[in-house]
Amino acid sequence: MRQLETHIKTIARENGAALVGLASRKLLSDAPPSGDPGYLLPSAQSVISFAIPYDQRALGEFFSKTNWRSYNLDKKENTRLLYVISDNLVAFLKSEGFDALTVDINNNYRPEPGAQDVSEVVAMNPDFSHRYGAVAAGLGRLGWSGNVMTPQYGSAILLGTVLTSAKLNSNPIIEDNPCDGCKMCVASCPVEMIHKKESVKINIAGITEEIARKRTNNCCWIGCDGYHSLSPNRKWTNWSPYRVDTPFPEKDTDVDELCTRLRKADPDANPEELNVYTNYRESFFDPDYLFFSVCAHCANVCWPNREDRIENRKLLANSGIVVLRANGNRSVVQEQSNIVEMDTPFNIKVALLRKEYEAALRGEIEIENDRALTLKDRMALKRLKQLCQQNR
Ligand code: B12
Ligand code: SF4
Ligand code: SF4
Repeated sequence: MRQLETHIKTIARENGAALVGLASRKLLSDAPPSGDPGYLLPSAQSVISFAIPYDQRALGEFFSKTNWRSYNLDKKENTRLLYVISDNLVAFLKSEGFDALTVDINNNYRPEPGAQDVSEVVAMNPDFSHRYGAVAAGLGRLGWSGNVMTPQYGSAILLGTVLTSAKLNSNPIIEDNPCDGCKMCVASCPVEMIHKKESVKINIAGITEEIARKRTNNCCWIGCDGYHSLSPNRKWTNWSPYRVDTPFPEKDTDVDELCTRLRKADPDANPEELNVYTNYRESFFDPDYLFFSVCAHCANVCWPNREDRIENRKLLANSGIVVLRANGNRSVVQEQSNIVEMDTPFNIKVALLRKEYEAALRGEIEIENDRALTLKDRMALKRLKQLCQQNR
């Protein structure tokens, strides 16, 4: 291998990448528009793709709802590392006289006609797709869920990309797609985003990937951002205590409208504050920013061995239902009958422990709204506190 390629891979690995691969711009010429590196860097000739896997123990605790924090800290740390890898690669390539650019790790959407800001997005076409880059660079293949699945770590990875004007030799594409069609990704989604049978085809780097047909992106946004957490059988949730009325509207355009309404009312997505929508990079480097992802199940249950995927899905199905507690915490109950749904000021319902809600109606409970983790939690508990004070 040429010295430049070796050097690039060494920098990526030394800074924390578990997988790294290279692809020429030409290889991506058959991909959908978000596979075009020239959109961000007109002089681009190559793509450097790298991945960091999640800690499987943290994921197990997240699925079984014994601990939400370790996975979120892991994601925060891994995301920062991806930026560090990218920045070091860019600095090295520039020092060698090439153009180079970091593709932001997430939430980097191309402008959309009809969407004034992030609260109105529908298509969410990225300025460059890390997934397409990763397939072309031989890191993995698209699994049924649409996530990149690697032979070594499954889909439970985060991806980063650097674009450069350097002409680099491509790595071979992975010939056998590691996805075996177990559909545990489908069964792990609380909002039924991923179709069990119907598929769409995508060309990348001379191969045709067949992935699930999905509902509108905003269906996932409602689930993944925690506006709706309850599974269709009402027996388990992701790590959010919030819900909307189900079933969701049949028409995708109605789901889009619903999601826009929810985003605009969400105090944690305030366009005036630092958050993952206003500045992804900065929020991950800010030690005080609470990053609290509640889902990503479809990617993270997907480990290389089928038995592990089935086990992960079982952990989820038996993990119970998340409620917001009067002491500001989120905790888990098993029975829907122990839960009361209360309206919130931001257009969604919150699940509370029935006995705490009834104690509030009698004015007999201390409500520690200021100790809650997110603004939504604080505002929801403030409403419960007002109810409690009226009844004292
Ligand atoms: C937009 C986006 C979302 C949107 C839309 C998802 C999507 N399918 O595109 C939403 C909010 C729903 C989302 C959800 C999730 N995401 Co996301 N997301 C992205 C983002 C910014 C781009 C995704 C992308 O490449 N889409 C294009 C393709 C791959 O999507 P597709 O639906 O399969 O493509 C179809 C159409 O969109 C169309 N098309 C594609 N490109 C274009 C461009 C144009 C101009 C047009 C007209 C059409 C078109 O062609 C395809 C065939 O129909 C990337 C970051 C990045 N810059 O790459 C992260 C990223 C893909 N997300 C990621 C993850 C992990 C998730 C979640 C698990 C949530 C989470 N908390 O992490 C879920 C998974 C949902 C799922 N099953 O897909 C990871 C994926 C890791 C992996 N192993 O693959 C990424 C790479 C972030 C990262 N840095 O690691 N995500
Ligand atoms: S969970 Fe199963 S079906 Fe889904 S992407 Fe992974 S291997 Fe494929
Ligand atoms: S991230 Fe969660 S809500 Fe979104 S598609 Fe995956 S499992 Fe469903």
